[in-house]
Amino acid sequence: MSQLTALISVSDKTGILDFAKALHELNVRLLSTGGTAKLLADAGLPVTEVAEHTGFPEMLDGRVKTLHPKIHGGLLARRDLPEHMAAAAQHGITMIDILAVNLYPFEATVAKPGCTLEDAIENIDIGGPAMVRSAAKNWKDVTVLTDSTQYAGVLDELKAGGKTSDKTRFACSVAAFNRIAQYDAAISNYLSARQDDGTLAQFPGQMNSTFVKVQDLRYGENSHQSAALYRDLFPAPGSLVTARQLQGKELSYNNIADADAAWECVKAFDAPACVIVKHANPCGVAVAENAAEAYAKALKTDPTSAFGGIIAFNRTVDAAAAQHVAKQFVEVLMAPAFSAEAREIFKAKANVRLLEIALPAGGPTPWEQGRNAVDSKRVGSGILLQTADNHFLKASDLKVVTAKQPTAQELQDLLFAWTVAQYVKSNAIVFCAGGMTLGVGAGQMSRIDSARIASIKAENAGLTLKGSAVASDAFFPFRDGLDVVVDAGATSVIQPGGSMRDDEVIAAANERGIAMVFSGVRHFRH
Ligand code: 93A
Repeated sequence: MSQLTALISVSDKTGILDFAKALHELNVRLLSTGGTAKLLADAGLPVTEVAEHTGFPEMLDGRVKTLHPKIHGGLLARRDLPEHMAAAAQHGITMIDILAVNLYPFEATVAKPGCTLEDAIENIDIGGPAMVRSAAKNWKDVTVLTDSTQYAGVLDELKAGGKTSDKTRFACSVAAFNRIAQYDAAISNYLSARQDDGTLAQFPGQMNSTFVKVQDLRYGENSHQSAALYRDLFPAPGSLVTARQLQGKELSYNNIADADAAWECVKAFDAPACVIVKHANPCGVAVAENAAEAYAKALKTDPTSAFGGIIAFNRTVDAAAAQHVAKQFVEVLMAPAFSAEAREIFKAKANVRLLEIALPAGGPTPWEQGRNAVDSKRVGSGILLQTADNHFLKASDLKVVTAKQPTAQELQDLLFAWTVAQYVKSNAIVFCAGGMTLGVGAGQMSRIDSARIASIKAENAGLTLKGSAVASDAFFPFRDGLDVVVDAGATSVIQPGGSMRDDEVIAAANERGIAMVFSGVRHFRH
């Protein structure tokens, strides 16, 4: 068999020396670019520099190294077409059979704090992706390697049969195009979000669409749907996808969706908090002195729904909390940490999925808060984008609209109820008191029905709504919804305000002798 040629041009030199040595031992001729060629030559390998091969020097600070017909002709020529072979021979183009390339580290460069627009631009690789595309297009004849994890498998095939299989070359081609798509998306996202002086542009910029696959899932929302989890190339620290699974069964699609809902909600509290989620809605939320107490309170809201729930804590799960939780059937449990005793307790419950997720360090941007800056939703063949609902209300933002002022305790309960309502599907009505939910009405088409459901649930759980605070995620369009929550026992209400009939609703609140505050913001969640 005629001698094979490999072109090696890598920024990340991991594993490349061993790979090149093994190729050399297999009698493969080595071609390489400046830095890579030097590394191989220093290790005593016979290597031809691309500049020598093309008869054209690397130039413009390396911007032009491999952009030459002798390289692209060698990668693109079809070995099965005599015309191609004749043209190549006529122009002194020799075939390149193996291409190992990894690109200038654009993603890592822009992830560094203080990266300038200039740094980013210099790290846009042109020649590398061009070669990768040429080789990947011509996969029937060329093996293209874009990741060091592929080296060993290809060497095995070369050793065994002197060539790679069609299956491997095709898989390598797909991987190569995926890599290029990801690389271009990273560049496009970075630049789209900026102005020409390198500063960040205001939204709407481009959606951060650089996703990498984390894992395939057994199935999607239902067993006839297939599914996989992807994460942002640079996930926000403290977001669900940065979780470490300590034990338990594989996470399902629904587990992940519910875990995200619980984790996003629990992160919104400073005090020790517990959130129990079922079907993407909180069915019990509480704050307390510690994790165990928070769980005990949260469970009281709706113990029936909490069965098989997804539970999140914003504090370490210690032995006391673990003992409480372990009495129930739990699907997923999340916390910033689990004590050694807690781990021991859950060892006996091998199916429970324990997820350890660091709380975000905090800072002014959503990313630093472990939150998404942008939300997306598929609509037919389109996608809706919006800045995420990252509005967090302060007591000073509230406007009391009734004659009666809320007491300090009511104010605290109102803010708590409002925070929970933000994470409940609309129409959301949330009754609370003493730092716990008493009744949650979620996802109804009519606000009045959500109010009724919330009070029925409180009654079912044996909880009284007398003196409770209630949050409505959007305004009451008429007084009837307000009457329902007051009839149920609420003495204070928080809602955005802004209805055409605010006057009617305020008059009703005054007539019923309750305190009502306007938040000035709405928290629809669909
Ligand atoms: O500046 S480039 O876009 N121009 C090129 O012609 C070119 N050819 C290969 N960058 C180019 N490369 C890249 O150089 C490769 O993708 C690889 O990342 C890097 C390897 O350079 P060296 O071997 O000098 O370390």
